[in-house]
Amino acid sequence: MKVSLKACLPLVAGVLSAFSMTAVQAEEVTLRAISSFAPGTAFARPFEAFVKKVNEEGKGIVQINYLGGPETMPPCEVGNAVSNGVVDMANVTSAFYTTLMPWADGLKLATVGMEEQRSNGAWEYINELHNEQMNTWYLARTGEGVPFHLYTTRKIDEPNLKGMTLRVTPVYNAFFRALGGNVVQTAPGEVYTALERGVVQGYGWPVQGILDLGWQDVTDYRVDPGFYNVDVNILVNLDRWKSLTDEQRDFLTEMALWTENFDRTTNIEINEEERQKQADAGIETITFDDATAKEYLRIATESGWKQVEEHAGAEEVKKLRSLITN
Ligand code: 173
Repeated sequence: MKVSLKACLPLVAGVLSAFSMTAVQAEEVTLRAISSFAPGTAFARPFEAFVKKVNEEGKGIVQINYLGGPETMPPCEVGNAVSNGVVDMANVTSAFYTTLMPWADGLKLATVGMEEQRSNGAWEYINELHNEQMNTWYLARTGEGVPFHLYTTRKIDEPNLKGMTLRVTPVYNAFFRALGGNVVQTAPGEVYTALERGVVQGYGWPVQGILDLGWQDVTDYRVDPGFYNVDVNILVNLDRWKSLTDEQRDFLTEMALWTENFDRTTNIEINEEERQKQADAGIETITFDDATAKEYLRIATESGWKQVEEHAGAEEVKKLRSLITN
């Protein structure tokens, strides 16, 4: 059951080579893109809106050939694929590419929104690190304003996970351990079975997407408050990015800004709808009192930064933290 994000399945190269571009490049370029989230589900949707808009407005400039999601490539391979150019573009959360950039899951700790990150130098710095450490261009971040939650099959009265095993990714790893839980790391595709078989008694996931994945059938409680902020990023292979014309790059940047804005302004409403859908599906909410909630969030933030500090230089962490938190 334990599927380490560090030991992913080998790449399905045969499937993907069928999509390879020929060397001849027309004025209009087609970028091959992959998503680490299942098509049509919560964290594929902003990317799909981006693809649709690019393909509608980018005729004669740039088109995107959306190859699919985890059915095409394991989520934890997506970072490698965009880094080495097997695909040109990826919709992927940093938690799935920590093997390439171990500090990257620190992006979830941002309390500053993308609009400000684009104006205060944060985006430039994060982009620079993606360029240097992963050979990618940090085109856009979606998920702003979407918190993560702990979901369980057991009722808990306090933030104490002793005796429980929780499904994690690097997003929740340090936090759930700090609360006394045992953890097992899996890709999203393993969560349903792990719960069904009782291998785990809970998991981390954002407020959005539970019903898309059918997990309401194996989930009894959502613990409030939520913590952190989702980061699902649109990355472009850096060599491919450099091969584009200024017009093509400017167009994609414009589309990226549209996507970030569209995503930010719709998330508040979607979060609310999702909470309602969870309640309608029988998922009960466990809400801590104010003092407990405050301590819960303090532990989340402290353990989260500690995990980032273990993987990045002190100066890098200091700079990142000063740019993405207020
Ligand atoms: O798989 C996960 O729980 C995870 O890390 C994640 C990150 C961003 C959005 C959705 C899930």
